[in-house]
Amino acid sequence: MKRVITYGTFDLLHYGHINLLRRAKALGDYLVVALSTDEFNSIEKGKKTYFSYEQRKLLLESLRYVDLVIPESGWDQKAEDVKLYKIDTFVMGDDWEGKFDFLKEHCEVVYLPRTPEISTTQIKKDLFEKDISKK
Ligand code: C2G
Repeated sequence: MKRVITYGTFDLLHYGHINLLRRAKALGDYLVVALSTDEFNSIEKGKKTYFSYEQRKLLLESLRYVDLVIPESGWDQKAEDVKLYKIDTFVMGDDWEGKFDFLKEHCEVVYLPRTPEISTTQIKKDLFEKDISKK
């Protein structure tokens, strides 16, 4: 059983996230998603999410590609997670290219091409502009 892990906020779940999760799962048999907690997002990542951790967790757990969702509460838990969950492959989008190469001593590290033209930030911007143009 090949075990894969990936990390993220996954707010306003969109097809770019799904493309990442689908390809991550295809690299093994079991996919763990470490989901950024609300505190980690606001304090460390400077992100204000639309959906709470519990809502984002519910969405991820409903996906056929996802086998387990765990909390990501800090930048430094990855090596421990890889050991604890017996991870074979760590996967991230290539906007993180090289940033997690230190994990290569514990597992395979794979960076996958991001899906172009979609992001949570872009969705929020588009919705805001549509709303403004209606006024
Ligand atoms: N992603 C993607 N294509 C997009 C948008 C996102 O492939 N159009 C990928 C990102 O590269 C990331 C994952 O989807 O691998 C989750 O994206 P975010 O929720 O934006 O995650 P991020 O804020 O980058 O958090 O410790 C690592 C961090 O928690 C990563």
